[in-house]
Amino acid sequence: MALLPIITAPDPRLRVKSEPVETVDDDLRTLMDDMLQTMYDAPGVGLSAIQVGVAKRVMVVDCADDREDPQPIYLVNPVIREASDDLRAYEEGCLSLPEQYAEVDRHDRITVDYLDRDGAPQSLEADGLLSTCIQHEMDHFEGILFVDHISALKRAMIMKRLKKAKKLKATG
Ligand code: GNR
Ligand code: NI
Repeated sequence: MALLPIITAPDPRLRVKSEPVETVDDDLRTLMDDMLQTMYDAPGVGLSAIQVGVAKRVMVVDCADDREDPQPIYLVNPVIREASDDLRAYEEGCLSLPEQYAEVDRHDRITVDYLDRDGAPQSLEADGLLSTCIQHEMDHFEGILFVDHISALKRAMIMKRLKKAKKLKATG
């Protein structure tokens, strides 16, 4: 297993649209295992392949409580089949926008069809943080970041802070 570098904004690679996976093979399983390890190390509750530079519709999530056993879920080519009309606001962060947070409205409950780590078709119902997280990861597939859902003013402030952080990192 390997830790993969996480791309941080602003970076045009985060705006690339991800393509469906054709076959779930050992190479893809290696990528997903590395993504999971990278996510736990960060730490985060979700990670999309584009955040490590791979434009495929693949995500890993684990929204288990700290006190519970890990509950990793690997989702390949996920599709939201059903979404509740009612929305819910959640304070979101993103490993690609380090230390930035904002409230985003998303569907409260969703039903998702996807392929699992073995390439077998699965379906899950999610609410709470898991629902929010899967919708956040699916946005990454479209090159969308959580700041795209907030006001232009808040977004500009966050992007300014991220540019500044990158500059500081580059100059040391
Ligand atoms: O670790 C993460 N936490 C989080 C919190 C609220 C809503 C969404 C997320 S996803 C984020 C990890 C990440 O950037 N995934 O793309
Ligand atoms: Ni994210």
